[in-house]
Amino acid sequence: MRNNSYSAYSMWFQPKQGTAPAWELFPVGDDSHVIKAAEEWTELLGTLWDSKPRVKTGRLILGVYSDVSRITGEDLASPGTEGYSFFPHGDDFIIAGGDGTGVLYGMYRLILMLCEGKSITDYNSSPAYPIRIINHWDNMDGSVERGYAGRSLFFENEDFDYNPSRIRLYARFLASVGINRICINNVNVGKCEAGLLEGEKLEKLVLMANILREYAVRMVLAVAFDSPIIIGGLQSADPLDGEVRAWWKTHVSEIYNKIPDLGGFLVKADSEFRAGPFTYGREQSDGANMFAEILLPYGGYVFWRCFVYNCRQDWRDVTVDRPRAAYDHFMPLDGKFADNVILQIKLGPSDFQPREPVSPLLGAMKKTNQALEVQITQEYTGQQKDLYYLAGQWSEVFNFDTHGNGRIREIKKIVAVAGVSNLGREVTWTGHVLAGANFYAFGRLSWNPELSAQEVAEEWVKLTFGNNPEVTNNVTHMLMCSRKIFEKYTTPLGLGWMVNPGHHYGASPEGYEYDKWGTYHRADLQAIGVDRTARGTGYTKQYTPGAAEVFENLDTCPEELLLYFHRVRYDYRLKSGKTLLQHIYDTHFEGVEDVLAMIDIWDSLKSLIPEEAWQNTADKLHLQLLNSEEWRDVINSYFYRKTGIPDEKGRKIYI
Ligand code: GCV
Repeated sequence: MRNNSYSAYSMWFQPKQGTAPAWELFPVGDDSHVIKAAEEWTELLGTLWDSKPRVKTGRLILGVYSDVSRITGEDLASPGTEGYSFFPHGDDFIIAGGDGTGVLYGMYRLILMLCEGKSITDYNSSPAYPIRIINHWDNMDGSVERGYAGRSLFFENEDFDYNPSRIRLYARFLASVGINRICINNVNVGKCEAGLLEGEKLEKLVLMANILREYAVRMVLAVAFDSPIIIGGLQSADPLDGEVRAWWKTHVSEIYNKIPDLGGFLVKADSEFRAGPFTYGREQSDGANMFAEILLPYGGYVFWRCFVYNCRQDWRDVTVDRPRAAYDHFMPLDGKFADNVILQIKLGPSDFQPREPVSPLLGAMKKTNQALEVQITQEYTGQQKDLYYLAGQWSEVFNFDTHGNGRIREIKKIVAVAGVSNLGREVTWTGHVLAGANFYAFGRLSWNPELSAQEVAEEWVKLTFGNNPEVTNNVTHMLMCSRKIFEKYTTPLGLGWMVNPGHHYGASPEGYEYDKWGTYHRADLQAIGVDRTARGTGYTKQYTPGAAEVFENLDTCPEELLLYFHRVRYDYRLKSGKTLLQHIYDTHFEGVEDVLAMIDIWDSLKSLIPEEAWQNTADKLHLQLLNSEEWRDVINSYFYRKTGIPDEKGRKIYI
């Protein structure tokens, strides 16, 4: 008997009931990814389904569309690079890819649809973005910056923790949801990681890249801007210095010699104590273009992060407003970046807060390639102790109407989506079993941003817990409500940052208030929030006029973002008729009630979910309850002590 319980390393490839599909496998052509697709089909069928088919029904023909056309005698249209179509053909079933990678993706989609219990008819798909990349913030000592799922999948003790079978399992997850790039090391590149460009470390990188390539995943390397100093012994890292350029050229040539399909470099420069072009009085474009020029002959890209801001601000200075920084630095440079530069822009102007507006820089630059960066790891959104399904936030970004440049998902200059990984070496991969939904959703939405958060949640729940409507409905409901619930008991109305400094878990209303990070709410006895309108810091003016108008105006500003854009009095009446302060009290009491309700739902599913998975989530929900109670009491007391205004309903507030 195969073990049907919750098993390690299977975020969504879970054992299935019933009989395996009965086709006879028939790969055509010699493309390595077609061959891989056939191998994967065989292996997954063998591990996911217990019972073997009794009667053969026909062939499963896998191949690039031109090869498949030869077999069927019909001229198939190309599904495009990485795209695929599958359909029945007489007794046979065909998966035709635009290329070998498309065949691999089509095979995974077919198998996942079968696992979901979907009826299989004609289906075709191609990716919305050519680059769909995971960024690991993994350090070579084995730690993971903002990681909540254990040690690094790749590193330990300043070296590789080289585990080919783990990498294969991981690569399968990536490819099965269409992720085609991965950066395995942290954007904060230390001395040890800077050494990945050379010697023995580079040799081990090559081994990893070789495995990933089998699954059509290309490696990208995060490099330190000042590597020529750190490991090269040069005096400078000035991008216009001939010696510096020569140093990079030699290293790029060596690395491409060994990893010819390297996707390029990811660079965090002039950000949070990292060196960058500003260090040498140069422009961001000078730095990015230096890498671009050197990478160009190899087809490489430079992913240049726009998280450039002053992290040594004086809280007394109200003229500096951190959310303006990315746009102020990069917008004037539009047109100056080489074609193989991709500016990587965080989804919001702050830093992955539970709620923030879409970055005005996204799509604003008409002449520059851009990547949307999202955080799958839950730094500010519950750290994989609290439940927070992120797909709703991402979907909102993709569908944001820029009022001039179209919806974000329609902007052609956005060519990539990058997600900061939430994975680690814990048996569940994500620490919190339900956080697997976030990783899955990243893949699905970066392939097709038109999918809704709800349908992706349902897919994942069915894949993970089987096709029982009671489980599907309840767990999907929990995922879909999780964002609102988290927002209720944490910072109100888009304010953000009321977290404990450093580790960023738990409530601390003034933790960052008198600090240097530019993250202030400036609460006093009457009001709270920063006025970011044209009368205030002028941040709203970075949006296109239509969008700016919506945010500018108290009446039209989406209420969940009210305190992001406006300074508001506690007695201001919200659309509900409640005062701002009463809303804060109410939502904080409700948030805890909502967590209790989730616990009840989860308890009711105990007999329907494999024991270990059920227990994992039950334990996390109880941690979430403690966290929500702490937030409720800290935040309510904070506002009561500031204002002296009691809760209208007389509930317990600690004075
Ligand atoms: C990798 C935030 C996080 C840092 C992270 C940084 C970034 O500030 O707290 O841990 O560093 O963002 O995105 O570069």
